Amino acid sequence: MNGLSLGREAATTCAYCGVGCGVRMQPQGEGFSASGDPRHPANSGRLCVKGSALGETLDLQGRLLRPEIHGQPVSWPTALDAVATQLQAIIAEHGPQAVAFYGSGQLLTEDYYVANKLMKGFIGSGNMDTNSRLCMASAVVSYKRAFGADVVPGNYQDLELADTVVLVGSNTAWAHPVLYQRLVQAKKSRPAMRVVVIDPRQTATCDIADLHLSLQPGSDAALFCGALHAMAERGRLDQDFLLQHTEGAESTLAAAAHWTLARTARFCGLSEEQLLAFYQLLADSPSWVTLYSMGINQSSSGVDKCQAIINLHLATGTLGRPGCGPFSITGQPNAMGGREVGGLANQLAAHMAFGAEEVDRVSRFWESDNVTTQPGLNAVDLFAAIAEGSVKAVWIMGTNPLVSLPDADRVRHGLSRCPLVIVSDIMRDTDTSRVAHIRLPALGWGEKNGTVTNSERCISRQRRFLAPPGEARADWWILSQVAQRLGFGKAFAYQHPAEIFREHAALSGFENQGTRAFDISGLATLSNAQWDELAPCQWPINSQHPQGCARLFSDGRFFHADAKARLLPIVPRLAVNQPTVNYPLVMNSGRIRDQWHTMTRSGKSPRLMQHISEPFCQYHPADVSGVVAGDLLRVASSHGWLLLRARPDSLQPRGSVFVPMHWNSLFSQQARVGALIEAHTDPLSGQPESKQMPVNVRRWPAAFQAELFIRGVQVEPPAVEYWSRISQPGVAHFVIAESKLPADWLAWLNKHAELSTLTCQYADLGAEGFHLLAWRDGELCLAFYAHHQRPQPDRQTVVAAFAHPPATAAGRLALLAGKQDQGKPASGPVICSCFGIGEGQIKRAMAQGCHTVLQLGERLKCGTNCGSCLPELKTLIAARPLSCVAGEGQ
Ligand SMILES: Nc1nc2c(c(=O)[nH]1)N[C@H]1C(S)=C(S)[C@@H](COP(=O)(O)OP(=O)(O)OC[C@H]3O[C@@H](n4cnc5c(=O)[nH]c(N)nc54)[C@H](O)[C@@H]3O)O[C@H]1N2
Ligand SMILES: Nc1nc2c(c(=O)[nH]1)N[C@H]1C(S)=C(S)[C@@H](COP(=O)(O)OP(=O)(O)OC[C@H]3O[C@@H](n4cnc5c(=O)[nH]c(N)nc54)[C@H](O)[C@@H]3O)O[C@H]1N2
Ligand code: SF4
Ligand SMILES: [Mo]
Repeated sequence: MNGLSLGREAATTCAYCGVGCGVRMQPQGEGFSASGDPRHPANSGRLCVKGSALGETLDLQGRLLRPEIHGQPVSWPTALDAVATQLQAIIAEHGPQAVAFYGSGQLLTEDYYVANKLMKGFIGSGNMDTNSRLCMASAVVSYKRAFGADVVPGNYQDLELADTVVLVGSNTAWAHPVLYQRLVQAKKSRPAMRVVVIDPRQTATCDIADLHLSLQPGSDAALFCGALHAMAERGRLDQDFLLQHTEGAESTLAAAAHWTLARTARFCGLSEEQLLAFYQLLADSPSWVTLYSMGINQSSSGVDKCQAIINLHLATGTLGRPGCGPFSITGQPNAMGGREVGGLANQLAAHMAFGAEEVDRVSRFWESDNVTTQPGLNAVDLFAAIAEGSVKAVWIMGTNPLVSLPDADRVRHGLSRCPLVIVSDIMRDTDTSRVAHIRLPALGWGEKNGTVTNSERCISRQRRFLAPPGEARADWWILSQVAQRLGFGKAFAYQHPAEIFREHAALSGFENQGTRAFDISGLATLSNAQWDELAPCQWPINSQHPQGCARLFSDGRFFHADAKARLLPIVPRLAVNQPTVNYPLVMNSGRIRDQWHTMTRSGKSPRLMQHISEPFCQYHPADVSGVVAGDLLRVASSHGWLLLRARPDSLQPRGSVFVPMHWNSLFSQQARVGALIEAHTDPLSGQPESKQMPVNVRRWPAAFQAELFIRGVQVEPPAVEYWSRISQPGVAHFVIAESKLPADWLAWLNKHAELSTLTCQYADLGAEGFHLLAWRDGELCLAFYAHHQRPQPDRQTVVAAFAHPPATAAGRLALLAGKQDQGKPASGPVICSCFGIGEGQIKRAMAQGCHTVLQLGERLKCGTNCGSCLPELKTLIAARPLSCVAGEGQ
């Protein structure tokens, strides 16, 4: 670690997912080690593998440490002046609608508040949107439509208390691992509890499922309409609740009545028996929670899908009491904080929109006569407006849209012609920063100070334990400095993030009187020291709930003017793009266990890269002919194509493939899945349909494949047709492939790496391939293994040889062969990332008599820390084909 430690322990909140676990960072040696905070209500001491690897990603490798204009380092005053004068010039000539901010659920609440206030309150444009548009915009709109407010009614405990937990479009085991572990524990201590997983794929989450419904992609709304009709038929509706506390029941039930058992089964591609099992389970459950995420939200009809779920809870009165409710789980650490400040372009601030009264109220509070009266452009429309030229300046903070937006090549093309692109990031080189005119170095996790809100409305502190590196500055500071230069000094004179938090809390309570759900006025008078010490607390926090509030709507009162919730009739719709003759397979995209988004942080950790180290396409073997594991695939849609590792899996549903969302231009040649996805959005939420895109899949004819290891980490990838980078300690490691065999291996290698000053030792295997080791003064500088099929050098051995070269000639020969010395068996791809236990070791332990997960844990320790690998261990034990599981084919 090169980050400058402040030398003390810190209680903070995890940088990653919306579970929002409390983390204790303890100084250890030169760095820090992470452990779960036993006092934090989200995790009570647990951590998942990403959380426990937080200490490994604090180094400054690749960080942006000085402001830059056109790639040249400049001072802060120069950079800030440039941002302000260039924004001002564009506003003067084209008006405030020609500029935009694009933020992120990974900004702290204080940063987010300042960005939103500057754009919507002072520049006077609604063009402040966020990556949450790609994530839970549909959930937000549906909560507002149904409840009159963007409120997650329940909390994590409800998952533990429920008779039944229905997980829809959510791979909780991999994406919200600690919450999943809580569920596993709850089910263990209360075996009568039932878990249903609704996902076309059989994911690791299915490990605890009593029922898995592998429905037709995109058909969820019909399933929930069918369930509503079934509950009506079974007399399971809560008529009193419907009558007293809701509107719209009649028309909603009439619409649902079309969804008979037979029709629903056909539409969803499920059997009637499966549906009956699901309906009966719900009918028999006095309480249930439906937890949903991207399989529901990322859809051109996501708002209606969320509403279909909410309708069912309202109609059955399973809401506002323990163990009940529709629970949209947030993805990013501060997605909820973004919703609170109004980070989406259709929100103004603090749960207020653009009604005349709301604009007036916010104007008075901010003391500005320039507050925008209109919503701005949402993410997809914003980048379309940039491409078409009407938006001429964009400031992107804490997100990497060139990777994460749909139609990502068009976004790149548009941004590369935009007159002013400003990027605030912690990393110097990202797909997005490559097209930036001005780069601003932000403080990262551990260096910055503020608050985040998790999925259950719990506000926690992120505390700093590292000194600011280089000239990096907090996002709120950067924004405030620009605001001052734009002439708004008085409103942005912040000296400390606690001042911003107090203002945000005060605005939430300003003329609220119970009309707005988000009210943290109880925190508006915290001193700086109290803010610093703030213990996790759930909003609302006000005079009515001074200690916070675990569960809303217990009184059946909602936030519409008549205090009633709304049921709405739903007409289920499938994805806009359906398979065609040319593009016969539906591509689904999402997360893997050990990577975070576009990998700027998690991609640094060799440990996290060992689970799955290359971008892949998972498919059913019967859907793609002439391909074997280890081949490369060309996956194409009408919008673009990718080169990915083939991952056949007989559990992948026929007719569909799965591609991870993480890989980008820094980690692979051609793997940005966003480039394949057409930007169809939900008409109400603007959220794009990232889960269903028709593609075709073909074998990519590699003449050879190779693994290339080069000493050093800042090594550019070779200019070859396929490469993918695997993070290793001190070594640049590339998996590569070309469609033409070189006539002369040495000449070919010389073109891609400087060999002339090195001592080379090689093995020409003729038609089989070519191996080479290059040495300088006894130090290994390069290792290369090429085969006509995928080579399989023992990666751990090769990487270790860069630090400790083999001492004997036999050892060097073994290394040249890509094998361990003395024939030690390879450990294989890592399954347990916490203890680095490979598939090979696990299989050997099984052969030696370990037949249960417990025995494996006792022998190897695997699965005994965060538990994220337990589903895979069980899969290995059951000797089923590995579903959605690692396995690099090594
Ligand atoms: N390891 C890891 N964890 C993360 C993140 C990460 O990058 N890495 N990111 C965080 C963020 S921001 C988010 S938003 C969350 C997302 O968390 P999740 O929503 O759990 O993650 P995804 O993998 O995107 O998608 C979930 C599931 O939706 C399924 N699905 C696809 N189409 C359909 C459909 O039509 N119907 C149904 N019912 N299911 C479908 C997919 O097969 C997939 O298994 O994860 C958070 N946690
Ligand atoms: N195909 C497909 N596309 C998807 C999805 C999918 O499932 N499928 N999921 C969507 C979802 S749910 C999400 S949330 C998005 C996520 O997509 P992005 O938001 O684009 O992904 P990240 O990699 O998290 O980008 C965060 C950036 O902020 C930088 N950063 C980190 N900390 C800080 C900080 O403190 N300050 C600043 N200024 N910068 C910082 C990081 O280095 C990184 O460049 O992707 C969406 N795109
Ligand atoms: S579950 Fe989420 S918040 Fe908790 S440690 Fe893992 S990544 Fe961090
Ligand atoms: Mo997300």
